[in-house]
Amino acid sequence: MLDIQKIRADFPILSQTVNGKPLVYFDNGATSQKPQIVIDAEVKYYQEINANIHRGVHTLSQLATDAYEISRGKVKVHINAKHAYEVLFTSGTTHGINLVTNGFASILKPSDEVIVSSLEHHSNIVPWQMLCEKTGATLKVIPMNEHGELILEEFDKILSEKTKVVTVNHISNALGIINPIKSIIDKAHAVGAAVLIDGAQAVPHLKPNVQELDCDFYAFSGHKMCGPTGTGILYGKEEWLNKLPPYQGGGEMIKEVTFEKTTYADLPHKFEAGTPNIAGGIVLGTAIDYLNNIGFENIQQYEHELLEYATKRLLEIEGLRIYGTGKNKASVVSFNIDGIHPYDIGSIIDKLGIAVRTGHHCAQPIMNFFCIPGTIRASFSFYNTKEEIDAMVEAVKKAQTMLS
Ligand code: 7TS
Repeated sequence: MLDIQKIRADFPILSQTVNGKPLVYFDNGATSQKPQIVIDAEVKYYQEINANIHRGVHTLSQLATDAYEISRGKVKVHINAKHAYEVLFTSGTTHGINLVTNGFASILKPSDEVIVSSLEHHSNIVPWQMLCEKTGATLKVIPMNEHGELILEEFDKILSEKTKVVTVNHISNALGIINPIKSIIDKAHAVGAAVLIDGAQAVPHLKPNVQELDCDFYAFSGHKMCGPTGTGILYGKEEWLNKLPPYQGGGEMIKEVTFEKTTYADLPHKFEAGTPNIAGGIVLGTAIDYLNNIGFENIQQYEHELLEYATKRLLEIEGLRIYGTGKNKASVVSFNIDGIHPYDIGSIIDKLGIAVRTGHHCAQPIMNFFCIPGTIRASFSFYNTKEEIDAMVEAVKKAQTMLS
């Protein structure tokens, strides 16, 4: 059992009022709030060991380098990567995905195919489209059903020897559906395709095991898992990271530079050009420690209770429809009310202190599938409560009355 009030006390922002009302923060899918221990660790870095990494022999540079590499090691253990050098620091999921698509530009041929799913965030669609435009390869899409679940029989039909990459998110940001990624990875590998998993929405809720999944790449953002913004991780299997060319050229990613030829550094530095977000990378390790102390099993169990409670309470509202009704879901409820634009509900409940996201959630193909402009999305974290859900339900009812 989690002591939610004790956990809430770790997050200073949660005791704020917004528009004169206690803040109810249900926009965790966009970014999570940060516990004091994470905020303190960021400050402590700048107060005590700020220096550039991997370059100075001086003590501070060594301390900063050690702290950065210790954090990489924590991530390695957290996601069960085989080697720490398979863990690349990035600025977020978007950066990680673009690093991979950039690399595939020198691998794909016009006869090749890339498969994405219909549940993707734009950041796992557009880079692959750009890659296909550049290489002449064809983009194919795994369709979904009315519940927001991917149709695996259709995936089987589009998967072939031509498929070179398959990419899918672990959990959909717009609907909260948890995808059957293990089965997708195994099927893709059977035809020799590489697989990238977009884990942006998964890492706040679960601990991915990249060796067990056997994915080739797993990208995620630190800011959605209690870490600082501008941090992220791209896990890549050693074989693939060695095969892909560097993403950016610059300092730190080289072995030797002459005007005739430059040779590249070994992993992971080959993909880490320039001065990174050193403080952020270090503090991401603090955030991971914090989450592990709470325990992902506890988090999942509690968030599932919140999901069930919110679903039941919201469905009491007349004319309310939930999108993403598949069985396997994370703590996200996306909904609309008959005849009312999601933006209008979002704006009114904001005045009542309730923070939700409204709109297409950077997943326009999903909205097109349901023929809607967007949804109201409440995404819950382990620090949210049933009382907050009650407050949201009352606020939505009030907005409905005002708008009908
Ligand atoms: N992939 C998924 C599944 C996401 O949900 C997001 C961000 C990204 C990729 C991009 O992550 P970034 O950290 O690089 O920006 N999703 C959301 C969201 O649902 N609301 O705001 C951002």
